[in-house]
Amino acid sequence: MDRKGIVLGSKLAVFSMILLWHRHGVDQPRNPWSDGPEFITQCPIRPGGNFTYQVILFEEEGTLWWHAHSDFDRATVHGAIVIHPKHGTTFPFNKPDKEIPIILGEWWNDDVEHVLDEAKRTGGDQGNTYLLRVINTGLTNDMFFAIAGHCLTVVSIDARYTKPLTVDYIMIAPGHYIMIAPGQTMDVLLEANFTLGSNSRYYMATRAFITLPVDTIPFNNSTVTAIPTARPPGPPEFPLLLLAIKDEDAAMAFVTQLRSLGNQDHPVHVPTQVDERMLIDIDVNFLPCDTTNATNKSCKGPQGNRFAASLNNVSFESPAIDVLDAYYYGSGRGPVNAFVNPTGDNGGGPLLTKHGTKVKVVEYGTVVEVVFQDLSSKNHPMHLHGFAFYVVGRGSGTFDERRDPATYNLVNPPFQNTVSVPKSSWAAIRFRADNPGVWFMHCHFDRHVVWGMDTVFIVKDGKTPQAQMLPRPPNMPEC
Ligand SMILES: [Cu+2]
Repeated sequence: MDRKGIVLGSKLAVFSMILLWHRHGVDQPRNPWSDGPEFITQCPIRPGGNFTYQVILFEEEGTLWWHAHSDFDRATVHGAIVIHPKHGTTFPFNKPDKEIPIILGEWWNDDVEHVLDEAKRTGGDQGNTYLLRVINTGLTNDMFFAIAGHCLTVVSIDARYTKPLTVDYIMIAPGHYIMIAPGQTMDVLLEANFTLGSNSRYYMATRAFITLPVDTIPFNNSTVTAIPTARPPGPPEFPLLLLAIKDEDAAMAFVTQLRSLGNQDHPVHVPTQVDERMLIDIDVNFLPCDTTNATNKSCKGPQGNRFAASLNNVSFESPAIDVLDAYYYGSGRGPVNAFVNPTGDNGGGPLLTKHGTKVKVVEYGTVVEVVFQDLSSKNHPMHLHGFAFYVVGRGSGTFDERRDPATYNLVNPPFQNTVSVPKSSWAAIRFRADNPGVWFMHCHFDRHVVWGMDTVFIVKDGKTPQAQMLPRPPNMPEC
């Protein structure tokens, strides 16, 4: 096993902020201590404090990113992690002439209004192939991305290689676009070999994909552009197609085309026997406003309620101490005696929900299948810490446990750490719970995180030392 350690100092904690770091998509074998989410695996780093995270890369190659995992801090506190092939190996595609990170972010005016406002300018030459490492750091939206006059070939998602998926420029839909969920990364090959019109300047453009009625949340749906080639002057060409902001069919068409690379160097190991099946309803709903609580007086939801979000009709409530410490100390490494409440109680999407700190405890090595069922009017990028998972199935409408498993792809499904669940659809994921620890699972829209669209997997220690959590570092921040 070839492991590489990176140490990120949390020097930014000297700012008057509470910051946490989380290396998105890094599996962190046996090491929940450096995973990052506040009150899940650690207490927040206080202003002036510091904590050194040990990032353990496992088999990732490609692009990941790190970001703060405290409130909305990750809107601006984030960056790319580029993982090249190991020494002596190479990309499973022709070596690109240049690699260019493209970080799609959001510009916020206040809590709910935002303007998409970032795409990086780069320069390029005709005939070269570029590897664009595209990251969606946004808090609230999936995005479409396209480059005028050019095909895009997706070769990796969440630092796992995919079968090259070329989106043909003469296609209208699906074509000329990729869709990235917040939290997701994609590596995309761009061959600068297409001449359109009389000049060689092309816009790359991105636009949000949002399925809510646009007037529900005031928001500027501008298309953001940058010019990737900087050769002769003249008006650049705009992409022939940039998808409509609510184009659900295009979103579904794109995500269903993704496949794992599945070659000798990068094999696919989809677990075929499932030990534990979970159906998790995803919903956006309300909690009653607690008028006795002074901090809660400004409940601005309908009928004096406040917005909430839930998994299986439970809106996650952050505990006062972090779940990992509660598990580590409260359990004596044996059965958990704090926060023991497996998720369950499928609610069917009532208007009002309940809140609680519910976690799911599984034995080491359990094969878990989760079917996410969207009951809300929005798509949700569901993200699991500690694991990558195979996205084995998808479908519109309501999941049918008798019929739909027959449609699963168990041969070469994509291997991801964030799965976009489009509005009114379901997505099935599988993973083997062979990483002992405490692992957050949540929607990657940050508004939904703070509204409670979260839960926690606790994977118990296995029998051998290699199947047990690493010891608790001595300098963990205190709550
Ligand atoms: Cu969500």
